[in-house]
Amino acid sequence: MKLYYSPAACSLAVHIALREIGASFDPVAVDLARHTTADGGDYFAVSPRGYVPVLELDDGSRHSEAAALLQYVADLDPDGALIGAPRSARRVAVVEWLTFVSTELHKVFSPWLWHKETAASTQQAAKQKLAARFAELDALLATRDYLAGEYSVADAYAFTIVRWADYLAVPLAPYPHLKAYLARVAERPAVLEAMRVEGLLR
Ligand SMILES: N[C@@H](CCC(=O)N[C@@H](CS)C(=O)NCC(=O)O)C(=O)O
Repeated sequence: MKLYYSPAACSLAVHIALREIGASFDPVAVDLARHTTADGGDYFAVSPRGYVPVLELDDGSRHSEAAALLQYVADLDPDGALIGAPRSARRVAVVEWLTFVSTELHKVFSPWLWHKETAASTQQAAKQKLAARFAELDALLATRDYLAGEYSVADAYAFTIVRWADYLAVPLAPYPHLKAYLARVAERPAVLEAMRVEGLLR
């Protein structure tokens, strides 16, 4: 497999999941400003939307959408520990949180906050929505260590997206349980290794 990623982008979640299950894969860095791969190739030839993550399987097929890729990777592990068995309550909880992160966090940060040309009023509305979602997560994480009880691919995704708050000056100080959760996830060996490879460790 090949993972097309850009450092600290949403692709970090899939990168973490691949390392969590001990998958064999080649990480391929993408320059998202130029939409080129490290060898200068046109990234739009890989991903017509120009987005990371893209996972290329050993049969040559390419797939996108972080939430879908996270489910796929979690299912590669025979134990399915990062997602739960089909039709189980754990499974629906993990998919529920993946969808929440995708639609309520990821796509509120991006594009509204990453793109500097976004109007100030739109940025403010995005920050207000994130504040409400962070408060909800903070209350939940006061009662449990991970979103779906045990650690799952939803946590790899939430960790990846919520940590953007640091880059975008969205304050996390009002959410101590959410901050402690980020620190907890950050200690995992797979997370540390993915971050090291992406050049994110200071
Ligand atoms: N719907 C896609 C969105 C992926 C996405 O927004 N990727 C961003 C990085 S986090 C990207 O590649 N942006 C490049 C661009 O906008 O040109 C998913 O959930 O995977």
